[in-house]
Amino acid sequence: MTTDAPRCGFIALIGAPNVGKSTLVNALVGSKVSIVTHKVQTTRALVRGIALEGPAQLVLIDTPGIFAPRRRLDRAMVATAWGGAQDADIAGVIVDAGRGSDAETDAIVARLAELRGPRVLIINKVDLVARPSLLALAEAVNARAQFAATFMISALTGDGVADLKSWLAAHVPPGPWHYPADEISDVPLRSLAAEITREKLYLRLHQELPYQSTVETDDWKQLKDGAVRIEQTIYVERESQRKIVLGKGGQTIKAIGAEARREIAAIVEAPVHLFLFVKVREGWGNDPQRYRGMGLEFPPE
Ligand SMILES: Nc1nc2c(ncn2[C@@H]2O[C@H](COP(=O)(O)OP(=O)(O)OP(=O)(O)O)[C@@H](O)[C@H]2O)c(=O)[nH]1
Ligand SMILES: [Mg+2]
Repeated sequence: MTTDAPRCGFIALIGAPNVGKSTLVNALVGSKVSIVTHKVQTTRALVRGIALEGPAQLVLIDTPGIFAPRRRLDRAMVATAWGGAQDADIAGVIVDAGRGSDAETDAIVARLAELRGPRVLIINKVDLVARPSLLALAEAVNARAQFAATFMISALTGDGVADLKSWLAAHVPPGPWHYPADEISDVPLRSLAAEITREKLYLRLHQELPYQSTVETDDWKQLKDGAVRIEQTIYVERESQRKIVLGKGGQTIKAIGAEARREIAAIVEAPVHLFLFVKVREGWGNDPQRYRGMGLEFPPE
């Protein structure tokens, strides 16, 4: 039981695609609330993960990677990421230690003055590089923007994550908690379930296909025997893509469904019957309704 006054704040994690933002949110929360893949542009909308540290509640905002957007969906994702950072009390800027400060990170660092709260520099994936190059990287990024602190971590191994968490807990503003103590995410279960299926899709499919698909949960029923029956639709842009998602004799979709079902069942702690449908929706990347489904604003242009 702590007698300290409560603290609570929003911390946005921003950075180039694939630097490990979602992995870090999951590590801080201690549970998977945001999907992770080896591919860029995995996260599409804001995901809030909630972590507790002593008297502090940390609301971690996982954002889509920030990069030079081309398609409409890309623009929506990048705008969402900056919007999330602007609303936060603290911004954590994540840099991939292996990649160093590339053009994408430079562009983010150059815009940091627009954010109101303090910024922390988080150099991630330190398990991949030697220490001297880390110090040089930290110095180079610190020379270009003002950071309240610099952390060197591995979101994957957990190295340095506890130090970062204590620092964040000490620096969020005093005030009551925004969420109940047992809440770990603001993502509704049906959205998380759709995200998990999208993760499995990303892991199995290659090149442009993952980026031209999206997943929605259409139906979620609690059955009398305690099991959950879930229907989801995978939308793709073209018939040729639908065939690839199905695979020979339906093998690919079957494998995706089996992996997703297992993970969703572990989260809901009940048997899951997952039914996946694949539909062609030409130009869904320009359909406002699909954006609402993803939790994104539809950009006008
Ligand atoms: N070696 C190593 N790999 C990591 C670390 N953190 C994340 N990764 C890997 O980096 C890849 C990208 O991780 P994500 O968490 O999806 O990255 P992200 O920044 O959320 O990516 P987007 O959502 O696409 O912007 C995955 O393959 C992770 O397993 C780390 O500390 N060390
Ligand atoms: Mg992500």
